[in-house]
Amino acid sequence: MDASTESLARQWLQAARHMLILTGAGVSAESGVPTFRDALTGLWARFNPEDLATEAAYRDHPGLVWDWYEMRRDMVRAVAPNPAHLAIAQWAAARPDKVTLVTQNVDGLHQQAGSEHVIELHGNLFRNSWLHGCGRCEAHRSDVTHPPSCTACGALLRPAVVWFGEDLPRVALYRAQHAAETADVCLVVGTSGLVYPAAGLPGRAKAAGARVIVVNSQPSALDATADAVLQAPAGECLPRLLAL
Ligand code: BJW
Repeated sequence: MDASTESLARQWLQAARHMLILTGAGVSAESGVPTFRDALTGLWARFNPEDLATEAAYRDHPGLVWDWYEMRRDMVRAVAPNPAHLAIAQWAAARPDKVTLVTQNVDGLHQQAGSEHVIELHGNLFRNSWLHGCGRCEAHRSDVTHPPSCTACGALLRPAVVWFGEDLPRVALYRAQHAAETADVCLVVGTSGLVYPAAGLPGRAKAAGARVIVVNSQPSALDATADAVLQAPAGECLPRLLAL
């Protein structure tokens, strides 16, 4: 990585009055959480995650998709935040009200690292909701079925994450878009930049005048939008970039 690009990016970050940090699966990679588009191992290597993360897949293969999420929950329970999560949490704690942290991740590792007010665009792996439930599902929950279901209406319990074709949580998306429009620096970490509307946030920030910094171990779809591209693992780069 070019040391002068990193030094320039650091100057922008230090001078920022308001900063948007957008993270994706790459920020958790060094904790041991596979990125969304990495090949999974074992049984799951046969499935494309993009094909499993839809309501249609859940309706067609509820047990399989539920087990995929249970496997991922177990995996995330066994890992810890890495230096990238910690650097972000410490940077934001030292700058109250100047940083908005928006994540596409559902693993909760930013919060575990100490980040507060994290905007979760795609939900959270450790919460469930009812798929088109009757409103009384929790009182009629049966764990005999796999996945759990409502004995009153037959609805299935589902992970409270956002699948393809589903709307993002309205308030979270509004707050993220507002942060993009008011930021003077947008730091993008570990996302392929392929999934919208999250991938549109750096462009929105740039259009409103922000400098965009991309940290990614590989080229990403957002490199063309960036004013600085730091091609490096987040766990190595962020502790330097965000050193207090
Ligand atoms: C490292 C690293 C290290 C590795 N250090 N870096 C506009 C244009 C085109 C399509 C659309 C559009 N608007 C909407 C769409 C449709 C769709 C979409 O975007 N499709 C595209 C695939 C084309 N979007 C939606 O459906 C969204 N809903 C929506 O827009 O509603 C309105 C609507 C309704 C109906 C029709 C149309 C519109 C919902 C999107 C929901 C995304 N959900 C998922 C699953 C969440 C649950 C779960 O986890 O199971 O969210 S998909 C998956 O992708 C997950 C992620 O959050 C998301 C983004 O992935 P991310 O984080 O970028 O990970 P990767 O794996 O792609 O990349 C990792 C990166 O890290 C790589 O670049 C590595 O190099 C890097 N890396 N190690 C630094 N150590």
